[in-house]
Amino acid sequence: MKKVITYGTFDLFHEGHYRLLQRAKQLGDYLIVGVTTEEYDQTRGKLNVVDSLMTRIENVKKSGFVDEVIIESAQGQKFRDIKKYQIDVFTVGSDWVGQFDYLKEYCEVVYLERTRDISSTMLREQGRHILRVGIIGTGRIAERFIPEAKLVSGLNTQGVYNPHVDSAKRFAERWSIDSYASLEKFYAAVDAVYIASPHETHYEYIKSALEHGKHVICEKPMVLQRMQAEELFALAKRQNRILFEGVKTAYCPGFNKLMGIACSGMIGNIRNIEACFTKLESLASRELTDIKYGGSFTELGSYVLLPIIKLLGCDYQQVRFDVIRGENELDLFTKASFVYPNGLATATCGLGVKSEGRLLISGTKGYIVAEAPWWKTSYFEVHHENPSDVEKFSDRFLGDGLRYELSDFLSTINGNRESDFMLSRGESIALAELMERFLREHRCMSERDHLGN
Ligand code: C2G
Repeated sequence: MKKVITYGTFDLFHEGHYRLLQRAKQLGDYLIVGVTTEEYDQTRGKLNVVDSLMTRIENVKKSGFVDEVIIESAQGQKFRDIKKYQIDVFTVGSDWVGQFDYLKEYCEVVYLERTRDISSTMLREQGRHILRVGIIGTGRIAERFIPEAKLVSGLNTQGVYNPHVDSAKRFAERWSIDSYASLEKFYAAVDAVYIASPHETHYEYIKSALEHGKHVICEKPMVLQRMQAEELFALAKRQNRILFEGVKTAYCPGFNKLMGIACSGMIGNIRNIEACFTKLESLASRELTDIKYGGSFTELGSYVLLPIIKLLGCDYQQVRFDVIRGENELDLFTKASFVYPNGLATATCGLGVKSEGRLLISGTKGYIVAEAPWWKTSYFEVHHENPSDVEKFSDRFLGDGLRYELSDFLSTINGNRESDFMLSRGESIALAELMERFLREHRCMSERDHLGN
C-alpha cells in the first residue's frame, strides 16, 4: 500500500485545499493529512487563522479523500511522521516548491501546482470569502510579498500586473500566479491591490484601483504630496474601500508595544525623539540614480518619521532639513529636525553614510532605547534615573514583516478591527506632507546650488 502525507492549516476551506487533497490521494492508496494546531501556526507566524482546529479537521475529513488525520504541532515533525507512518510520498502545493526538498532522503517529494483562482463559489456556500489580492510591480519588494502573503490566512495572491508584460509573465511563472496584459483584466480578477511600483506611479495606480472598487495597500512612501494623500483617502471613503500605506514597522507587534509603553507615562512626558536608519546602497542603485524621486529621504524617511509623527503628532512648529548631497545632487544623508510646542525630534536617514541605527525616546521620567533594526522591532529597553532600573521588552518579528500589515489590512476589510488603523489616515497625510516639503526645499536648494547662487 502506497502511503501519502500532506500538511496544512486548511483554514476557510476552499477549492485550493480541495484540489490539493484530491490530487494528493491520487498519488497513492492511503492519504494522511497533518492539520496544524493554533500553537504551531503561531510559532511559524501564520496569521489570521479563523477556523478552530476541530473545524479545520472536519472540513478536511469532509473532502472525502482523506484516510487519516493527524495534527501538526511542531517544527520538524514532518520527517518524524514520514518514518513513523512509513510514508512513500510527501506532497504539498507548489507555493512551497523547494522548501521541503530535505525530505527527499526519507521519501518521494511531490509539489502539486497550487490552485490559482479561488473563485468564491465553494466559499459563498459556506458564507466565507477569501480576499483575492493582485500585485502591481515586479521588483524586489514585490518578490517579498508572496512568501509573506501565504502566511496570512484568508488572502489568496491572484496575480501580478506590470506594464512591461514580459516582466509580469516571468514573475507570474516564478510564483505560480497569473499575469494580466491589461489593468482592466487585472482589476476584474482581484478584490484588493498591493502596489509595489516606483514611488512616482503610486498616485495613479491607487486612484484607478479605488475607482475600480478595489481595496489598496501601497508601499511607502504612498504619495509625495499632501493634497494627493487627502484626495485618495477621501476617494477611498466615498468608494467604501480601505486604503493603507504599507510602512511595515507601523503594523508589527513589537513597535506597537513600544508605542504603547511610550504613551503609557512610564517615561513621563516625551520631550525628545531621535530616530536613525542608514543602509549603504551602491551609487549605481535605483535609489541613488533616480534624480527626480531617489535619495535617502524618499527611501527611508517614512521609517524614521513614523515614531515622531505617532508620538509627537503632526503640529510641529518648524522642521528643517540638513542634507549631504552626492555628485548627482541626491541626498546621501538627511537629517530632519523638528521643533514642537513641548518637544524636539530628529529623523536621520542615509544611503551613502553609515551610522548607528537607533530609536531613542526621551521623557521626563526616563527613556526608551531600541537598537537597529528597531524598524523591525523585536527588543527595546526602558531606562530610568537609577541605572540598575532597566525594563526589557521583546516581541517576535517574523520573516519580512509584510504579514503584519497584510493581516491588519485583511482584518480592517473584514470589519473586525476594533481600533483605528495602526497607521492612521492623518499620519499618512502628514508623511506625504513632509515628503513634499523635503522635495520642494531640497530640489530648490540643489537647483540654487547648481546655478551657483
Ligand atoms: N494550496 C493550493 N492552492 C491554494 C492554496 C493552498 O494548492 N490556492 C495548498 C497549499 O500549497 C498547501 C495546502 O493547500 O499544500 C494547504 O494550504 P494552507 O492551509 O495554506 O497550508 P500552508 O500554510 O501552506 O501549510 O506545515 C504546513 C505546510 O507547510 C502547508
